[in-house]
Amino acid sequence: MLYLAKDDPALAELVKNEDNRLETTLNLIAAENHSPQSILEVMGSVFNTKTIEGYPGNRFHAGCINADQVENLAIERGRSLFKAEHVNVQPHSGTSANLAVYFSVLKTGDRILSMSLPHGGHLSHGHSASITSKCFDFSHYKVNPETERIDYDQVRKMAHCLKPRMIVAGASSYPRLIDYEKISGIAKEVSAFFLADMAHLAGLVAANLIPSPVPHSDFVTFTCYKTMMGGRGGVILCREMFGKKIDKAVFPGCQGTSAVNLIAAKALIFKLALEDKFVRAQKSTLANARVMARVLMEKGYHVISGGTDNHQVLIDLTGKGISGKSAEACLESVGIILNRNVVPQDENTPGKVSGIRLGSSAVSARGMGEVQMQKIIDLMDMALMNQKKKAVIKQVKDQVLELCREFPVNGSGSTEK
Ligand code: DSN
Repeated sequence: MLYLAKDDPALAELVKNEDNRLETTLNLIAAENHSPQSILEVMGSVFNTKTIEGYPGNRFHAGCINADQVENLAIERGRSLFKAEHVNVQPHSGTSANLAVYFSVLKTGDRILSMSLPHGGHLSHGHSASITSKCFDFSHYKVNPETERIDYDQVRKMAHCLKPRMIVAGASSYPRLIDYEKISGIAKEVSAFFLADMAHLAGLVAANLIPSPVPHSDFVTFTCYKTMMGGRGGVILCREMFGKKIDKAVFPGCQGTSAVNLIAAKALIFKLALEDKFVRAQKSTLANARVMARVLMEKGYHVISGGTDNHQVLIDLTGKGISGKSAEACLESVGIILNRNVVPQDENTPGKVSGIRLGSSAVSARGMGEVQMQKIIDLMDMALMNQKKKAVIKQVKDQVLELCREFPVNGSGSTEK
């Protein structure tokens, strides 16, 4: 950051502060991860300069000789890693990727069936606040109130009744595996396209630790900065027969120029995902989430669906008399960073919500294991149950800091500087 410090000391200070914040807090945000330093390098590289429109070999600006190779590398590596027929690496984000999928084969106003946001779905799956709901006619399936898992019978009934043109499977807060084969079968029964959004799960799928939606889906979208450990941005995988439509829907349909520096980061993480270090981090992510869920349940917390199959643990705090918002704030004050989250059947106000979501990716990337997960949940519980006791809060804060020092982000191997 030598040049930044000269050009803008205030901003350089903020970068330093953010580095320090990451080092001195425990990151349990399920939508974040620590990336290898080489990812940060390539995202800050001269590829930031290049404007590209179109696709490799068919651009609208000169000087794409290296950018073309970068994009081809990302496409080839993505295709091979996820065993996909066609890959588009240009989406700026997961939402951009989903929008492009909708617009590739649907007409404005067409019906889409997807998961309800309070039950785990994502904004871009037709939430009323998202542009997706202004363009398409969404209906939403929910989880079963008893099992808190997707009710596939309800999905089938809704699909047959509503005859959607597309069904979406995928979630941003759903701790269980999704039966892609089953939902794909339902989509076939009603002649709907099938989109699987694996934004949260791509790293676990890349490491072959959970089932891939690719063989069952017409389209798969994901982002690279969650379990995937890469940089920012989205990716679309699809069957070859939809390749041209997808490419046209991304550019010029939904985007102009894409970010070559981010495409380069995608190429890099698709390479690193084949290495033992990446697979080890993903294995530990899965194991650590299970430990967190178990310990929370032992302490009497309502863990949604009674556990986890992925990197997420979702807790309904209603029984503890704490709102998600106050839990988030209390935990941030002791250095445990996570987000409040709406939960199925949430009766709290949208601002406060009743739950919190924990993710195990970033702490796993730091090298933490079962012992540390137990400790983190102990500390979390101590803080939440003693919010007004200053001495206890201070003690928790000190222990969080101690744990952070023992497992530096810097020394984790994922982010050597
Ligand atoms: N989809 C949002 C989340 O899961 O938190 C951001 O990636």
